[in-house]
Amino acid sequence: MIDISPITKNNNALFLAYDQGLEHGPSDLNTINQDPNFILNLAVNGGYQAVIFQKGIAEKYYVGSPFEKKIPLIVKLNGKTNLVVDKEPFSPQICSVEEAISLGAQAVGYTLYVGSEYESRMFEEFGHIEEQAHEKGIPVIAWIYPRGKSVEGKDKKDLTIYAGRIGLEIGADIVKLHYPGDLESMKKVLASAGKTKVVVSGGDKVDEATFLSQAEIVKQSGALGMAVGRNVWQSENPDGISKKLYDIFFTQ
Ligand code: FBP
Repeated sequence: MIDISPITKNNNALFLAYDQGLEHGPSDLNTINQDPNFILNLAVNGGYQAVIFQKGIAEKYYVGSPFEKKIPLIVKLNGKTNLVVDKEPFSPQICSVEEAISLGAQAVGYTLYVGSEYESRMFEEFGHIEEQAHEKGIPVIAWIYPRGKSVEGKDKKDLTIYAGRIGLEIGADIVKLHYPGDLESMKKVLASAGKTKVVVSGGDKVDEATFLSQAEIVKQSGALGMAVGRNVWQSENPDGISKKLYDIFFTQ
């Protein structure tokens, strides 16, 4: 099994995700959080185990900076914008494993939209990525988001449980999923994912209490942790909410 300890702490992990500028566009960002250096400082001060960037931000803000020694980097290898309104999403690979490693990545990430009519292309790309990353001894994180008309109307909890199993079967070391809604479903997701570790995404910004109670349940379920973006860096108090999140996962 691939060693995930460089991006975990005491069998838990909090990753600060920051690829939304590509995925959603500038409307997700404000005058403060649009600066990647703000995110890097937040990640270091908040005790996160890694930051998640696309290659351009990694190359311009992380490489050669003091942050290289302060916080591990996860490079997202594929991506897409929300400009194309397509019910059948495809997220192409835009960075190689080799390039990610040259930027200092300690792990790589890839999104698969299972259920999309392009699912097979994403499986194929992921297969190569997994092989190359494991050859170099670095973990692969699969964002597995069921999307497309074939999954429309299907039960979200069941789909998330299925997504966990897909992560295990395709060789992901960590699978990143949407929150399935409650503790019981979280436990089923973990059972389904087996030895593949589970992190939960933060999702759209919600009020702080709702977000933190979701985090409590994720922790209680025994999941590895969370890979969160907007609920932290869109908060009015990003340092404050980071501290609360850290306390849930590391000091309780
Ligand atoms: P958030 O915590 O902000 O939801 O980030 C998690 C994430 O997976 C990001 O890595 C990615 O940019 C975004 O969600 C994708 O969101 P969407 O569900 O709109 O595709």
